[in-house]
Amino acid sequence: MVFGFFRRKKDKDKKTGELKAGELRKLLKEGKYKEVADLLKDRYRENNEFTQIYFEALVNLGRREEAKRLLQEVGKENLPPSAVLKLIEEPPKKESLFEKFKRGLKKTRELIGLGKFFASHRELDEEFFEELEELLIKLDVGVDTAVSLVEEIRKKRNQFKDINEVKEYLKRRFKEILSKCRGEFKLTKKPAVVLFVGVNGSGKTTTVGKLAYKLVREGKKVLIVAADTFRAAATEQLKTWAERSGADFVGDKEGADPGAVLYRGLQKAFGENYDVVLVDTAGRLHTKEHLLREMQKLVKVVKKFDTDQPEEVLLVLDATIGQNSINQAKLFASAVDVTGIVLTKLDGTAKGGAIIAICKTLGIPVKFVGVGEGIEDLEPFDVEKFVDAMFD
Ligand SMILES: Nc1nc2c(ncn2[C@@H]2O[C@H](COP(=O)(O)OP(=O)(O)O)[C@@H](O)[C@H]2O)c(=O)[nH]1
Ligand SMILES: [Mg+2]
Repeated sequence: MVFGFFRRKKDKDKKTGELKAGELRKLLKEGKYKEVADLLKDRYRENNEFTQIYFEALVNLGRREEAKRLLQEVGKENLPPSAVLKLIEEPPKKESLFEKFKRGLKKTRELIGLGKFFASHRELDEEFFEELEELLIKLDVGVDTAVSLVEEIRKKRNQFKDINEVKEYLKRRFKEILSKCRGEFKLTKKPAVVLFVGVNGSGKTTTVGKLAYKLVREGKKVLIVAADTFRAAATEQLKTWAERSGADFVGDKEGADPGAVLYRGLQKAFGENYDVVLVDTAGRLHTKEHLLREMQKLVKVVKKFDTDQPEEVLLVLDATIGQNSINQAKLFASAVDVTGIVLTKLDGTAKGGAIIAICKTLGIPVKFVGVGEGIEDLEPFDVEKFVDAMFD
């Protein structure tokens, strides 16, 4: 009997344990693809629904090869058409790094517009020099730098054939200044421990998520540790990023000792063959001194596992506050060895030039820039492309 068959099958599904298709679908909806894939890893063949859900999770995680094998095995008529389409369509055309910087610098370019400025001037007259100086100050490159750059150009005015040569000269000078802050994010240790520090709201948690996504896509085994236990929401937010990026996660409840959470995370990372550990930290504690002491404690915990680590201590700075971030940087650098800067929210500011001031004053390599809230909106800092995009 047909009915009998279905009923028996249903009973059997119930017996397969606590896994319910409805709940798995809910997780899918919440974007928790990694969790779903892990849950179904050994069980996706148990029934058609599990197979479909597993397939959807794989596609969304970008695990294309596994998804393709499954597609071949069960046939596309047995899988959700939208996910099949998503898999077989070519991945969307990637934005080039230059395009991405251009988008990130949209506000800087539109509101201040070095490109526009040079296009709208013809004469190297006094008005030109004054306006250029004003523009550079608005761009937040720093008053001293603005004044001295304009002075340089003024002195050389007879050497320039036209405005375009001035533009090229300024571009070259920007690149020279920024070359001091060229720095590659290169992980040599395994696991490599990366600590993220910076004040609240600078973009630490978001950056951890974006970087995890990048590294997972490079095939790395990534662990995220929530050492910001100051607010419960912080751990939850980070956990969601771990899910989205496909990284594993270690965290604890609000108020837990951050050092203890980190210790637990590092035990897992060093014991289970991870490539990278990304550690999110608190941006605000009861006092400034308390915060800095806490950062030093975290570094000590890392050294218990490897005296040569952390491999990177990345200071996350919010570009929208422009040069004001310099004092924050000095504060953190006074307590821990900052190895690199991540400049976030470049897309939300007209002060894109602050990177010049930050670099000139601090001389710390800029490793990444954040150009949006999306998971792919983090890019390695490329001096050439960055300056070109600024003047475009
Ligand atoms: N537009 C934009 N927003 C960002 C960027 N990075 C972070 N944010 C936003 O900044 C806010 C604070 O980020 P969060 O990661 O929670 O900062 P944290 O307190 O340092 O962990 C969030 O609303 C993020 O979405 C970026 O590159 N561009
Ligand atoms: Mg945070």
